[in-house]
Amino acid sequence: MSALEKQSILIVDDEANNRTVLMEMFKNHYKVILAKSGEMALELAQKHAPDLILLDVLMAGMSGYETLEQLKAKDVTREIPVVFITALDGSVDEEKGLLLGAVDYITKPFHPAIVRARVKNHLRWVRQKQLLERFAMFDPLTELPNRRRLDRLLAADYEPGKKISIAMIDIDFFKKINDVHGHSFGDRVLQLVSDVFRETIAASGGQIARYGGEEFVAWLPESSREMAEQICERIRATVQSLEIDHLTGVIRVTVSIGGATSMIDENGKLPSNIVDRADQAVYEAKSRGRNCVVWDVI
Ligand code: GH3
Ligand code: MG
Ligand code: MG
Repeated sequence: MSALEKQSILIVDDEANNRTVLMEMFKNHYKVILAKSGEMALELAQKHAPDLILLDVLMAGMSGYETLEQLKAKDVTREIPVVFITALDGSVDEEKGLLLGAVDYITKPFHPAIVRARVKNHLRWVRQKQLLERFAMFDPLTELPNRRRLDRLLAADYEPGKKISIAMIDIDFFKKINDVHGHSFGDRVLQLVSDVFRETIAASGGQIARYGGEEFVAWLPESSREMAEQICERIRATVQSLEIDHLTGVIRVTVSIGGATSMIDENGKLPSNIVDRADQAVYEAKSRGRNCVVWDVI
């Protein structure tokens, strides 16, 4: 999400009139998605991940309350704030809606200006939360996903039986680079090699995260061991060929890479030791003289 992108609202109401009224109120400022039932809302919420949902309570088929419960039951939709807009104006109904996790409860007939103001406030919070999440998941120096983001990727669910490869990349003699050329030069090296990683991995459909100091973890879904090794070899060779300018002349750096390939298990999980295996392999790469790729030595 870029900071300037239009935010999106999913409007759920089984009456066409109500949908039109609400759409007219918001279409100039937000991207509006319409659903005429709870079932349709669940589908569209999963597909589009809207920033806010305006949800009717009394609907043919699934009620708004049930729809909210279903939204809360799924990882991808759980965090989307839901505002009820309903003709049910009893305090018991309102309490029920709020206890189910709605962020707001607006009764019909409503004042358009007030609904607009409330929606604007909710969406401001959404934007701030998304920005914070972004900061929390990315490393500021290299702008790569960080360890926290990687841990999420490692814990996520995948299609059982598919192959996955993990590679650990470690810059060689990086402490010496810092000691000899200075810490800020070291930072620049981290940025330049990160650019190489990002470009090479993105072209292969994978991801790369900064794991810690000068260690990175590449994530190569659906790649055989041979393919993953080839990608890593390309990374190794490209880093070696970088000519990094420094006051004292051109500096070159190298990386050692260790990888492991596994099958996603029947529960859709990665083997828990896959990162350790990649770590062992990089250790072996170091002991073989560095600037090389070693695959799964266990
Ligand atoms: P090896 O070839 O065995 O990997 O040796 P190495 O010197 O690369 O490894 P070591 O783990 O001894 O040193 C890593 C260094 O990375 C030490 C630390 O100061 C430096 N480092 C970690 N994070 C940063 C950073 O953000 N910026 C800079 N400039 N240096 C960093
Ligand atoms: Mg190192
Ligand atoms: Mg290291």
